[in-house]
Amino acid sequence: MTIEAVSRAGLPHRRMNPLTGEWVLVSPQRTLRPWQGRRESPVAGERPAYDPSCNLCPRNRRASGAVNPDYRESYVFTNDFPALLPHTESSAGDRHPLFRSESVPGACRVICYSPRHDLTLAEMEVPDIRRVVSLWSEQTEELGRVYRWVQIFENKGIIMGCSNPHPHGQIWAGGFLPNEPYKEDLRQREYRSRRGAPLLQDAAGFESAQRVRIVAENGHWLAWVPFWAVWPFETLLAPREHRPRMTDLSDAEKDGLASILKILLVRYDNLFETEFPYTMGWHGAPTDGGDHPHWQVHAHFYPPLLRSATVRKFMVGYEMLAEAQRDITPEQAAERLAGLPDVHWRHKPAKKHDGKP
Ligand code: H2U
Ligand code: ZN
Repeated sequence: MTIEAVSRAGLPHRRMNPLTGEWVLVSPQRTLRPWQGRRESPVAGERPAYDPSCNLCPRNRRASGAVNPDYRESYVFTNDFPALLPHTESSAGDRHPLFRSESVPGACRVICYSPRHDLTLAEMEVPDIRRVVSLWSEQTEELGRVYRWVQIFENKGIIMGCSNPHPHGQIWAGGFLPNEPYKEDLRQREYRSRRGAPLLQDAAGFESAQRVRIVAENGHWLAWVPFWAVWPFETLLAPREHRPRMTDLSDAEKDGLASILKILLVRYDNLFETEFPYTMGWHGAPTDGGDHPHWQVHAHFYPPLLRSATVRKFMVGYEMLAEAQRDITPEQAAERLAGLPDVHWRHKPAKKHDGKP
């Protein structure tokens, strides 16, 4: 039996993530199990376009006492509570293999995507999303001149620990390669030296040909549920051409990125008619001066929701102690996402009444 047939028959199997070398257990036969556990609250209530008590709205005072300018597009500022600091004392180095540590310099910034308190990226207009794309690229360039790894990310939704509904993301840059990109660097390097092409460009090529896990696509970009996805509706977003870093994208590719982000995020919101929570972030070649042709820039979207706006997946038990596990197959997840409308549920035309109560 092929693995596709095993999967279609709803039988348990494992798949490997070639970017990290980690396996995931897929158990499609479990999708019907009952759920009597915790339920998240569905969509947050409607928000005002401006909230006088929000730390991130234009003209408002932040927690540090600093006042935001009257910004009209997107706005970046240095995090008032940064996890990394530009200047640290250098440490004495390794003393014993059991107690290794190192001091690290870095910088943390916050990006307010829009002055509007009530919008998310999914509901912003494409030209405004395009400005966020430019900002991501400019920040990568600027911080990449100083730091080895620039991590752009967004925690969206209370369920992901996001502290404020105002649409925003973060950037943490540091003089070290963190765990996840470290694994991806190793694996992509290995793949390219064996097979001669960048791992993720090959992956996108296969997805484009097989057409069973694609969620959205345009001339420049492909968004798909990876074969090895762990989170129920996890996606990968990558350019079709070989581009190691965000800063290697052409203007046309950046335009294409803004429009595919709009489609992907609207579909996410439409899945459970909610403001779909996730952690998302960008990975690209380390900014250490090297070329790194094995790298392909890409975004990971890790949404926690499983079967409704209120039921989330927990990574506990077997996942914490053995390995990640999922129920719905990546192919089923992709099919559901790809079939959703491109118009945001908040803007869909009101249903016509047929006269009956
Ligand atoms: P979340 O993306 O997890 O919501 O975090 C928002 C960041 O914004 C958080 O790192 C920063 C917090 O330190 N922040 C400020 O720098 N100033 C503020 O006034 C509010 C939040
Ligand atoms: Zn606000």
